[in-house]
Amino acid sequence: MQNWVEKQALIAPDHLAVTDGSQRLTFSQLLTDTQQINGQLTQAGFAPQKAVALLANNSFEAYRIAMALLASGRPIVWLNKRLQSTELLRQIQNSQSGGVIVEDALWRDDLANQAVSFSDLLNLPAQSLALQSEFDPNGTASIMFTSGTTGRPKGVVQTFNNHFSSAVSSMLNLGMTPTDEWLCAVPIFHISGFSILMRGLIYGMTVRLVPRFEAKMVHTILVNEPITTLSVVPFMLKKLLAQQVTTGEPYNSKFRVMLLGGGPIDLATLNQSQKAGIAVVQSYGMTETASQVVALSNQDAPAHIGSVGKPLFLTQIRLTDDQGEILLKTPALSPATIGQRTTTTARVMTPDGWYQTGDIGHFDAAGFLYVDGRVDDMIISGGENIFPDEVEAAYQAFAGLQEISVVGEKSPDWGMVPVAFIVADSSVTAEALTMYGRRKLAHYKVPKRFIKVTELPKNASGKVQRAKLRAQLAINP
Ligand code: S0N
Ligand code: AMP
Ligand code: MG
Ligand code: MG
Repeated sequence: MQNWVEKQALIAPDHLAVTDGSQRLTFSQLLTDTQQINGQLTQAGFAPQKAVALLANNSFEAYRIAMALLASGRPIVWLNKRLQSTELLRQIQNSQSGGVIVEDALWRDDLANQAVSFSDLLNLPAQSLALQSEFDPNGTASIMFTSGTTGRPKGVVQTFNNHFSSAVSSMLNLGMTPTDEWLCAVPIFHISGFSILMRGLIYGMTVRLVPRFEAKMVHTILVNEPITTLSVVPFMLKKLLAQQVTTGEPYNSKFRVMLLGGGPIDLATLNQSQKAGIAVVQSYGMTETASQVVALSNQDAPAHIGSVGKPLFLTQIRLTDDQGEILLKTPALSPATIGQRTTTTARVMTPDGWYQTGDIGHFDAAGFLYVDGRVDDMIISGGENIFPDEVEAAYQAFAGLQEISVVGEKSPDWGMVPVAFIVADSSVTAEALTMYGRRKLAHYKVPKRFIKVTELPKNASGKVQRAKLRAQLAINP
């Protein structure tokens, strides 16, 4: 494949590639800019072909640096800005990154010995350096960490082909107009956000960045700017609906679609969106598939509320006979997690080549898919995944704590939040547990409450029965 940045500079040189509302770059300016940043990356000691970790908001500079890494053949390791020190350092090391580039506003001293700030990088003397002229379709474009059912988060390799087939599939469903402009308010360190940057590059479409999601600001942009498309997780949809109710302002006349994904949504919110006249397209996807693989179409959305739609053109879905686990095949599927290029993937593939998602679903008679839950105990809070095993392991060494089991509890804002059942000495307080957890884990992973019990329910082999704890929460919240 010809380098996508060079290609768009040929196809659509004067089309706007990106804006944050004040700064702008056309595709031909983006080409010049990435060549220049390639020179700066080289001066800063980032070797060609070596992965580089990026810690960033959805800023204009982050977009520029990400595009330069991609176009110069350096895989991007996306770091979640909410992670704590040990979590970040582990991911940087696991991915064998040749260094870290940190947005000035997110600078942290624990990374200082291997990091360069955005401004230090971009202030190096400008020296244009030729980009990599071709992308290897099976080469690594990006790496994103997402949690497996057990153990620590794993780095998911996303190839150029993965991103390309994902972008094409998405467009075959949503369609495209020459004036499309996609507002990116979901984090670019998640595939929800990075896939927007990839679509921009592949479609030749304008990406509008906002540094971070803030409901009032995003609402104002949707009202006043020619935005056609926005990606949201359920939390964001709820906050934006509240803005609509308060202000009564309709979105700009070009607005086409709100792409919703990342976690389960309640029918009341979908109904409310319909009443407000917002075209919400439900979708289902994951880091491992480079974004949505199932989505409703614009036409089907109103009549199939609650469904995530039909598998996109390049995706096949099948359900297991016993529990209805969602299995899939798609060219967007990541070939590997880092460090274990084949073995880890093999464990999550059926012998006949279907990827086991860990999600449970069913089809209705018309072939629309509904996502019903998980085969494991994963919790999704505001679009962030939490694995109870990881949280429990973080508390292993807490003095006076004998046992801990973490389960999800419904939350009106976040969808679900983690809560912990503990067996502990009387000296152990919830405050101390909270403070301890917040030093070791991203704050969204820290249990919102700690419920003291005399013992945890266990099966014959001694494994804690989280289902019983969840049932207990439901009866006695
Ligand atoms: C919802 C967000 C924006 C909330 O964050 P906000 O308001 O910016 O938080 P802060 O102001 O920084 O902090 C306030 C307090 O809130 C805590 N907090 C922040 N986030 C969470 C959270 N998720 N859960 C619980 N608490 C949270 C902070 O810690 C802080 O508290 P203190 O001070 O105590 O620390 C933010 O969470 C967010 O951006 N969420 C979205 C993440 C996301 O995009 N997930 C999707 C992942 N999945 C995929 O990408 C695959 C599906 C997919 O591709 C897709 C998904 C959606 C749409 C389209 C697609 C697609 O297919 O293209
Ligand atoms: P991640 O690995 O962070 O990308 O999260 C992907 C997971 O989010 C999926 O495996 C599902 O469990 C969940 N998910 C994504 N979209 C939906 C949806 N529309 N409904 C329910 N769960 C979803
Ligand atoms: Mg995942
Ligand atoms: Mg906030």
